[in-house]
Amino acid sequence: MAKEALSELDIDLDMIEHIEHDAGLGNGGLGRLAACFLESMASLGIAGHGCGIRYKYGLFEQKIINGFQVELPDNWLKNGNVWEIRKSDKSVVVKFGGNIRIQTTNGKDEFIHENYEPILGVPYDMPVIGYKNEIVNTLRLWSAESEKSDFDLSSFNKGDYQKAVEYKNSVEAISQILYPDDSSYEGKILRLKQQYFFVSSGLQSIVRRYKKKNGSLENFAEKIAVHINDTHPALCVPELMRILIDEEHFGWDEAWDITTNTLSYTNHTILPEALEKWPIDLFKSLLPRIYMIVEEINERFTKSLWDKYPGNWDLISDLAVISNGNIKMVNLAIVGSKYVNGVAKIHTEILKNKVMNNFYNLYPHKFNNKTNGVTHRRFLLKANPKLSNTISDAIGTKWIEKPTELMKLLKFKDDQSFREKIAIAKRYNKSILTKYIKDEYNLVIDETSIFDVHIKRIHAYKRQLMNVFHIMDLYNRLKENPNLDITPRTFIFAGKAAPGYVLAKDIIKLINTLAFKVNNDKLIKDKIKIIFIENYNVTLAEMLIPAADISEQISTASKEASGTGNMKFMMNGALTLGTLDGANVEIKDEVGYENMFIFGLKADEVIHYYDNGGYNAWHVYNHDYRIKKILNQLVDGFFEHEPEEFRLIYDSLLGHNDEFFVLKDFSSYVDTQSLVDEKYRDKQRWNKMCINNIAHSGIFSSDRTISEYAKQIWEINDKWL
Ligand code: OAK
Repeated sequence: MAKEALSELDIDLDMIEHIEHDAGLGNGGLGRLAACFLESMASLGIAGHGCGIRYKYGLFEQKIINGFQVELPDNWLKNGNVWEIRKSDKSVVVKFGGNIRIQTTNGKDEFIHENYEPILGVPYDMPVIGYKNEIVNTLRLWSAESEKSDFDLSSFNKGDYQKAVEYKNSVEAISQILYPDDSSYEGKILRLKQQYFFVSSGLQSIVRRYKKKNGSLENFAEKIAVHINDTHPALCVPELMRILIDEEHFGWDEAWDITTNTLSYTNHTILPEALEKWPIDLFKSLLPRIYMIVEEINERFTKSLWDKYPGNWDLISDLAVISNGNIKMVNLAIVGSKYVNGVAKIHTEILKNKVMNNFYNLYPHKFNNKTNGVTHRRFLLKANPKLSNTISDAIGTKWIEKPTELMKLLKFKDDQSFREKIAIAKRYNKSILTKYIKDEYNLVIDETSIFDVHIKRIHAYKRQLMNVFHIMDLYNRLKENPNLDITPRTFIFAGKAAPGYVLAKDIIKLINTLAFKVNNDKLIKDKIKIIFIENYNVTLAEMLIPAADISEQISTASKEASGTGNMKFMMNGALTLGTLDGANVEIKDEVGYENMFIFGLKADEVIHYYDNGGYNAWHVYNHDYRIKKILNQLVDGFFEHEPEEFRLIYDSLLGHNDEFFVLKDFSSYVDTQSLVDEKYRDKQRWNKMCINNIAHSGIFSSDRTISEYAKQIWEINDKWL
């Protein structure tokens, strides 16, 4: 309808869509998952709303200059944002700093927060629209503003105008910029301010609305569920306690009962560098009242531990919320939550049996798994209209609302004409990408080659390096024998590196340096091409994923909590080349080994090496001539200029014993890549594998994930029906 109306005005809706900026308000998988969940909640008719920060600058824009990543600010609000509505009347005050005065009246302590700095949280609401169901939920993003207006600032402080402006800037800094580190954490005070700011704003607005609707907080925990999406909002635990005790005058026990029946927590990574802990001193001076509450939570909790495990200091200190001068946010989230979950089967098992084993023994009933999902309405229906139409022509359109209907495609897996239609859709999507690469990078790629796609944040554990080493090996083989019979391949990379993550930035530079060398080498007769597409974001993902033949999901087993790109590729008919890590395991359970390419160490083997040693990277270097050659090429001038440019990469593998087992898994990866090459030659069989993948992908819709959260965690049946 909108399309028709606009066309009467000679305006092309698709063009407008392209002008619109992505809202880059997250770093990677964690944030994108939340966006998929919001879409599914609206489409399933669940009253679920999002809460976050209205960053003025989202995730940086990535430019590649001379092969290097350069970061530019993402000024996404520059031309306004038509989807947001500012709701000044719903603003809240968030208190930082100051001191707490305890006043005892009639034997009851009251906690009076004095001399604090008040920050105004102003909500901007964005609609989250359900699929053809007339349901609109809300993503509420909070912006930090000074309580004083611009006018007040300048007139009140005439003598000190500059100070007034500085003050205003320091307040607004809270919602100025998204920290660009994915899965790694730095204890910056501004980050703690951001966390408390959006937690406090969000909870205040939830409680206020509940009271307005219901007159009191009766049945709050039965009607409201608040989800802690990784530990970034773990301050929900003490903040809800603060609101209930200080503002609503509940006693501790009652407040604790409400809190621990309202909150649940999802863990999204086991990487130790991502686990947040805040130094007591910093925390206490920024959030004095919240610190008092955390201290009391910790005291009561450790007392109960002492009763259960008398004398077991090590265990108690591991479980304690505060230890060694730090507040451990994972511990706070687990203690204050009704349920705790991981995001894929293997991830949850690792949480239960290793990372959170002591908590699991204490609270086995709290732990459960919720395997991630993605919205198939964005990543299949919208991103891949060609394939979607082919699917709907075969099985109707029910799959859009009930994605397990995709199973009906299995009927057609041996149907020659359907296989051909699937192949036509893929070819079409590949031709769009081919044109994009020609237009943007002036690189000609072979549309009929295997499109081998590796797109995600650049991180050592995601092993973009192993992919690069395979290409270097292939190139070395082609140089030795230019007539080597290989299926032509286009290796496509995209992804951002955290600005401070030097190794990841070196990997980007290596990919681009190799691309330059290989793409310009006439001797290899265009059999391989490499392209790094800059500024990976959702818009690009929507073009790249439908065009992929191979989905690279090659993290070191045990390290990728789930992955969600793997699911997006699968539903678009790409075949997974991956380790048994994260949700790759469940993909394997769905389609079987015969419809994907699995290789490498298993999670338990990796963990065994970490725990017991026994891996020696030098050994692989000395015994695999391919590895020796590749690693030497990193530092011997093979890439002509700057022979020392890739020394850090070399050292990470040999000097630091290859933490992510790149060299260890190399051989099995190369063998599996050869299998891919061979299997791709039999087009009929390949297309059948694609159909199998698409048909089995329904379970990876976030509709399934959200239904599970709704029933088993938020207990929505009891609460809403
Ligand atoms: C980022 C920062 C801190 C903690 C976790 C993350 C994160 O992005 N984790 C990712 O979450 C995704 C959604 O659950 C998973 O699919 C990814 O495997 C995981 O790395």
